[in-house]
Amino acid sequence: MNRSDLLPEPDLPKAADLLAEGRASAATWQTGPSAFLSHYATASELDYKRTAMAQGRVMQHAQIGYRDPTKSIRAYHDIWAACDAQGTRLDRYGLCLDWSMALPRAIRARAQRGTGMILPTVEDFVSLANAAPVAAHFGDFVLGFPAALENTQAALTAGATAIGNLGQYFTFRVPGHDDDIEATRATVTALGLIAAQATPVLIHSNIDDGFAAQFTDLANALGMILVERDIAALIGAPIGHAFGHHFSDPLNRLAFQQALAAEGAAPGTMIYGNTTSYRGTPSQNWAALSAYLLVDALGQRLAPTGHAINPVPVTENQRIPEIDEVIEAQLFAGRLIELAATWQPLIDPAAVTTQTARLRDGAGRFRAALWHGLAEAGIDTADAFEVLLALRRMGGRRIEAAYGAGTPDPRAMGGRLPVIPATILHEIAELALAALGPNPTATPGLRVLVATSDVHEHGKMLIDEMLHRLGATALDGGTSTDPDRLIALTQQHSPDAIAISTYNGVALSYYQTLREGLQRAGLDTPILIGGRLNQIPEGSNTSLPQDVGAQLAAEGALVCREAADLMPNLADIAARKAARAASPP
Ligand code: B12
Repeated sequence: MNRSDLLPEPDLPKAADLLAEGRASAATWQTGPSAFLSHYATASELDYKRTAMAQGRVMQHAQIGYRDPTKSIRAYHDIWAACDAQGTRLDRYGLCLDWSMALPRAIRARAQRGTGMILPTVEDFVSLANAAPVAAHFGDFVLGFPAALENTQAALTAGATAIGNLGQYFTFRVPGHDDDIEATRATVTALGLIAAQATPVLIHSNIDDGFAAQFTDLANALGMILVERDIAALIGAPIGHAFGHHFSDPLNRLAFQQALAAEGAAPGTMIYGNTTSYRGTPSQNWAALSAYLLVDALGQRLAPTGHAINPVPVTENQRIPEIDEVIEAQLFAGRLIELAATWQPLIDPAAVTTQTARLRDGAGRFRAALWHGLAEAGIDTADAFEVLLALRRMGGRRIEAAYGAGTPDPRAMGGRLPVIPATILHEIAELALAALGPNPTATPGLRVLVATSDVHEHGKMLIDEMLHRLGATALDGGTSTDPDRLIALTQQHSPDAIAISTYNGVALSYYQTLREGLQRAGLDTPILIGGRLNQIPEGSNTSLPQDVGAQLAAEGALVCREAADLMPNLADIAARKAARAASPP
C-alpha cells in the first residue's frame, strides 16, 4: 500500500487545524448538567465508572431509541424507574439514533430513514438525556459521519460524557453519501471539541461495529483497539471500547475482557450482547442471554474494566424490543450479577490466562505491523486525519491480510491463519450446511450477484458460502451498496439473479428503486431478497417498522424468509435459463 493509492488528494485538511477548530468551539459548546451527573454528584461517566470499578460493582447498560421521541423519553424514564423499584441500578443508556441523523440538519430531510430515533434539535437531546438519572451514551451515528460536529455539540449540551462511535467511522456508510473527506473532517473537529472539555469525555468505539466485524482473527480485533487508543492519544482524549456482538464462545469472551484489563484499556463503555446467538424463540434466546451475560458479569468481578454489561431483550432478533421487554432483561441481569459470584470458583484461571496471553501477543504484533505499514506507505502517523482516512480507505479485509497477526496462508479466509478465529465464521459455515440440508441439488453455471443494502453482511457471507457449495458463482456486489451501483454491476456482469440481504428497515423502497432502475435499463433480472424485510411506513410516526414481505412478493421480488429459500428459487431460475437456452428467441 502506498500514499498515492490511499490518499491521492494533494490538499487534505491538517488534523492540527481541525482539532484547533474543535477546541475553539469549546468556548460555546460545553458539557451541560444532567440528571445523571447531579444525582451521583460526579463530573463525568469516566469518574463514575472508576468508582464502580474500585467498589467491584458490575454496571448495567440498556440500548434504546424509538422513532417517536416521546416514546424514547418515556422509555428513558420508565425503564430506570421500574428497575430502581426492584433494587436494580441501570447505569447507562446507549441511545440509538437513526442513520439519517448521520447527515447535517440542513440536508437531513432528504436522507433515507432507517428504524432509529430522530432528534431534530439540541433541545430534543437535552429532554431525552434528562428524563432519568442514567448516563446518556450517544453511541451511534455521531462520530464518524458528516454530522459529527453538530451531533457532538448537542450530545455534550445534554450532559453526555460518552460519545461515539469511532468504530462506525471505519465501516459504516450512509446511503447516497460517499464523501469520506467530509466525514473525517467533521469527526476530527468533533474530537477536538471532546478533548477540550473541562470534564473528561470518553470517545466511544464499538469494535464490533468497526473492523472486528470484518476480521477473521480476534487477536487483530484486540490489536485494533490498541491502535484506536494510539489515535485517541494523538487527539488528547480518553477512549473507551465496546465489544461483544460477535463473541459467542465464553472462553474468548472472558479472555478478551481480561486482555483489555491487562492492557489498561479501561474503563470501557459496555460489553455488547452476543446477539448473533439470538436465532430462536424468546424462550430459546433466554438461554443465549444467560450464556453470555454470566461470563460478562464474572469478568467484571474477576478483573473490573468498567464495561457495563448489556442484557439484550430476547425479542431482538424478531423486532425492536418494547419497553417492558427491556425492563425484563435488566431485572434478569440484576439477579444474574448476584448469582455470578457463586460461579467464580468454576473458572479455570490457567485456561483464561493462556488465551489472554495469545490474544495480547497477537494484538501487539498487529499494532506494530499496522503502524509500521502506515509509516512505510508514507502516511503522516502523527496526523490523526491522515491516519483515520488511510485506515478507512484500506478497509478491514485489506488491513487484516496485510498486517494481521496470523501466519500468511492464501487458503485462509482473511489471507492468514487466525491466532484465535472469530466465532462468527464457524457459525456461518454451520448455518450454510444446515440450510443446504443433506442432499442439495447443485446449480452449476448460475451466476448470482450478491449484495447488502447496509452494513449487515453475515446474510451475504452465508449466501456466498451456500452458492459456492452449490457450484454456482457468487459475484461480489459489495456491502452498503446503493441500488444505482447494483444496476451498473448488473449491466456489467449480466448475472442470472441478484440476491440482496437487507436489515435496515428499507427493504421495500430499496427493492422498488432497484427494480425501476433495472427496468429503465431494459433488464428483468430476478431479485431474491432476505434479511429483515420491514420498513417504517413513510409519513408514519409509529415507532415500529412493519413487515413488507407481502408487498415485496406482490411487486415481483423473490422473498426469502430463510436461507433455505435460496434453493427452490435458484432451481426455478436455472430451469428457466435452461429452457431459454433450449429454445432461443
Ligand atoms: C450482527 C448485527 C449487527 C452487526 C453487523 C455486523 C456485520 N458485519 O454483519 C453490527 C453491530 C455492525 C450491526 C449494526 C447495526 N444494526 Co444490527 N444486528 C445484528 C444482529 C444481531 C444479527 C444480524 C445477523 O447478522 N444475523 C445473521 C444472519 C445470517 O441470520 P438472520 O439474520 O437470522 O438471517 C436469516 C435469513 O433472514 C436469511 N437471510 C438473510 N439475508 C438473506 C438474503 C437472501 C438472498 C436469502 C436467500 C436469505 C437471507 O439467512 C439467515 C438464515 O436463515 C441483528 C439482531 C438479530 N439477532 O437478528 C441486528 C439488527 C439486524 N440490527 C439492527 C440495527 C437497527 C442496526 C443498526 C442500525 C444499529 C445502530 N444504531 O447502529 C446498525 C446498522 C447501521 C448501518 N449503517 O447499516 C436491527 C434492524 C431493525 C429492523 N430493521 O427492524 C436488528 C434486527 C436489531 C434490532 N432488533 O433492533 N448489527
